[in-house]
Amino acid sequence: SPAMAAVEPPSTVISSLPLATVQTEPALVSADMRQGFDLSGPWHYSIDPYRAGLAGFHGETPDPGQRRFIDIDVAKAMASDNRTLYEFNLDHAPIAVLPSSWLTEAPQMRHYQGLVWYQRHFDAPATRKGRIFLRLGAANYASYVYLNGKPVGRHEGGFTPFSFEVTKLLRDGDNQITIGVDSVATPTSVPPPVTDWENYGGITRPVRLVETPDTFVDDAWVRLTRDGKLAVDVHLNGADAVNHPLRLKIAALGVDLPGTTDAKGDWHALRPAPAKLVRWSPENPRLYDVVVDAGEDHWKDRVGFRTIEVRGTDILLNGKPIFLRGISLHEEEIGAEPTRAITPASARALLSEVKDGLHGNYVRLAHYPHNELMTRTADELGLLVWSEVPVYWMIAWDNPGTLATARNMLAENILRDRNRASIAIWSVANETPVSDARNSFLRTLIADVRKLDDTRLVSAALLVDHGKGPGAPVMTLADPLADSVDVLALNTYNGWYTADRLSDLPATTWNVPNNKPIVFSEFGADALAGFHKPQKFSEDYQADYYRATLAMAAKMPTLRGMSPWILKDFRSPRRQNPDFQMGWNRKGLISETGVRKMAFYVLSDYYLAKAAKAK
Ligand code: GCB
Repeated sequence: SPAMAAVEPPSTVISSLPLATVQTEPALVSADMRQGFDLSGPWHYSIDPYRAGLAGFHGETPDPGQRRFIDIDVAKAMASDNRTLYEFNLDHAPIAVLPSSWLTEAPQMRHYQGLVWYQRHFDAPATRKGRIFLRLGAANYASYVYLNGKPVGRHEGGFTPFSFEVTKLLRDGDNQITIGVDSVATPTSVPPPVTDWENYGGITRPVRLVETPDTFVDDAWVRLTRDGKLAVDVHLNGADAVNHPLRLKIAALGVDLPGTTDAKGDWHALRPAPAKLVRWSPENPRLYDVVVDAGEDHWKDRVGFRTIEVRGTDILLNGKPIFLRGISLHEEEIGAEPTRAITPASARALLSEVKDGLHGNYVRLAHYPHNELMTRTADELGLLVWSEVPVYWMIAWDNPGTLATARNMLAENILRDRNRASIAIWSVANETPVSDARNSFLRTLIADVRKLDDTRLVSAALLVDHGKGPGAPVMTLADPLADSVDVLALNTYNGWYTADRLSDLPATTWNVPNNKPIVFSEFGADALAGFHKPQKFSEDYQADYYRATLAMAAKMPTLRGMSPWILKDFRSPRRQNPDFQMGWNRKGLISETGVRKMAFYVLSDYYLAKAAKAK
């Protein structure tokens, strides 16, 4: 069942903290556009490496005096009886400013992986009415949430939002919120322990109290269908959700559609799109203000309308073939101490490097759902997006809890971002080894995508077998998943991880299906910014590698785009080469401090020429 987590904490804690999933909690779609109360800012924090706050020394429910937060009953007992033992007081612990990963909080936290408790106080909003939800944009990896010492719930997965209703738990005046976040990946988590990126533990996205009326629009999905219709699905949550009147309004298009929800609180509409609708595209990223009025609730979002589909070996945007001029990126800011605390300005800075610097029209947001600011900014700047879940390398394919976790995070990601015109491709995995268990795991995810969103493309970044011919390499895709995806996405590193001569790359033979569009989801080579020599790890070699790979790409008749690896150098604990890497994957076209390498200009010139040809 989906209410199962891959990482199971001690059973006593499970029974008091319900697991938040898309089945159990409201989706609060477009919550970032709603009224609320931001709990970002200073929080106290305390490490708990032995997880004593989750279980006592024999695995039992921890004694109230051992909890990591002041349980209000303990506080009362202490006030009246000085024999009460209370070992911890988070209110006296050091301070972290959230959202951010704890890795950059203090030098001694740099390599801490484990459980950390966060706590702060806040005054309840004075004029409370309706309902209040606590929403976390993301906390990596497992979260345990308490309000005023009372259990609220838990969540698994480090990159998707989750919410709990706290209307009844809130007190007038002072409130105390406590959140334990455990960053440790296990063989059954998603992603598993071994990845090629830093595991940024902590609360890395905003924590907010979101206010809604008693009955509110929990989900609204507004889009253009491939046959040019305006389609709307609305779901109301609350006591009056059934047979409830509502109105969809898009003022700039003169749309004002009345409706009434059905017995499930749902409303669906399908209409010819207004003639004056201007379609969203990278060249003209037109967004419209959309409102759903339902009683006291006024749901709003800014939505672009476009179609994306595959016809034969072409990818069509608004009916016209497009070449995806992309780059991959991790969710990190420019700077020597990235901490995954994306702001509107840093999202814009990162994506502007793609749009203006590289002349791109596409980004692969690797390898997990990025901050919602990233997809909103992609909508505004005009960049198509590949959105991915961290089903990466060696997942516990046979574990039903792992599958449930992956399905839930995929659903959380799609529900969060279905209204983003920028999203073109949902990806379900990266570089996973073929086996029966893996194939059926990924086919389940692909079926989920198609059920949740039939307006976009599905893919997964696949590995290609490398064979050495007499000269040039022979690349063979032997992955049965090729049949199930819309776009064949291939990762290739010939000339970097292999001893191929760069001059041989253009003559590479590709044994790949020729009935679908292909994109290079990755190719790349490490370079230390400022290092110039005719050898690997130099800017010169990286630039030559790009020239050779682009020459190879030019000979592939069904190649429809690429997202080379990667925009910026990023932290990876795997990468400890002392001369060049020092804890960083150096495949960036830009160093972590913002220095553009030679290869940046190779790709940027290539995309500029491609863009000119597309006109
Ligand atoms: C890959 C992975 C990516 C790595 C990259 C590399 O194929 O998908 O996560 O960072 O290669 O640098 O080796």
